[in-house]
Amino acid sequence: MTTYNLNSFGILKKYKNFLEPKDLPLISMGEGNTPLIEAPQLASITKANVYLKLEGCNPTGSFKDRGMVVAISGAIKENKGHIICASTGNTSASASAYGARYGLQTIVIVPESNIAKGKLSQALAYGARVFAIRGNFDNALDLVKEAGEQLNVEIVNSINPLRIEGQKTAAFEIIENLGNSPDMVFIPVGNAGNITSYWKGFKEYLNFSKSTKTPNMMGFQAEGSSPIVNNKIVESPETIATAIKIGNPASWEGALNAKKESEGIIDSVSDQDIIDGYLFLARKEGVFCEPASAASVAGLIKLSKNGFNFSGKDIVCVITGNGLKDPDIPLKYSGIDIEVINPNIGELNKKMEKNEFT
Ligand code: AN7
Repeated sequence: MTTYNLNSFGILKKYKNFLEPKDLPLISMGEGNTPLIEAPQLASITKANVYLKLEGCNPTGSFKDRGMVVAISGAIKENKGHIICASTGNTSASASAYGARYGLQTIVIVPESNIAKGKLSQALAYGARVFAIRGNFDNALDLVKEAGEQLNVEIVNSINPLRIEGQKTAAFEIIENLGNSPDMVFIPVGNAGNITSYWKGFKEYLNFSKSTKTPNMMGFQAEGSSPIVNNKIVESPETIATAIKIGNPASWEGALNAKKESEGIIDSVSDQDIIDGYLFLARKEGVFCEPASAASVAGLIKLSKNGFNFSGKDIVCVITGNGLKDPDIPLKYSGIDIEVINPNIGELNKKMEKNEFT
């Protein structure tokens, strides 16, 4: 038999000894091993060493694939035929992809409005059954919990502990890349599964890596959807960052625990901060992410403006999802008008004379 040198081993194989339970089928479509890149412009405004963890480079374009591959492996092991999730979009895209690949019927429950186009397109392309409910994400998750109790389906939301297991591997990779834990991790918070996972990962890897410390976990919600910051469920959450438009996070306790143990914070950023961070990332660092992902960077910029001293610190901002997920945002917020011209060099030259290109 020919042995090919495929580089799609995924997190289940790589971190086999660090994931519970240990006897899961080692499926993969190449999730994890995402780039950690320098962010020189953010470094220059904060005086810190800033790195971006590009989770949009996962197979379906978001960090969800790390947890999903483990949850799906669990569903295969348990001989489940159906998986179900509530989603603001990325979880449904990821579940649908793995469901398709491993022959599980995927049922997706999304809020009727506000699912970004890219994410919905993915669920449709992968062939999921999509139900749009008259309600928001929190209502969708309540329905999924009921379905989990009454129907023979496996829930693949982050209330499934295997999701949290898988997502902690991003912390392992950061430690491997930097040779130690960073001083701080900035991360967007919606359902708070990811901040819970990262914190678990940083703690667990202390004993198995060169890591000598754990970072402060710096979580950021969107101002109009900030139940954890305000210690109160938000009945009608609002934000341009639809991925984190969540009023009653499933891992609320996990986020509070991460904040407390890591001596971090859970704060919020306005939609304007999010758009500013989003455009800064795209235009200064060349990184195109979705609005929710920019909440991490918006949080860093906000604290820096407020006089927080980051000098000399190693800081990682988690960029959770790819910009192509939500293609309507640049069309609305880029501030650029597309100019229609004739295919004529004279006309092009004339246009160029008028702006900074010349
Ligand atoms: C790009 O897909 O909740 O705090 O249903 O898609 O772990 O919820 C997505 C969440 C951040 C927040 N960035 O992570 C879903 C969903 C992006 C996201 C979050 C989400 P959690």
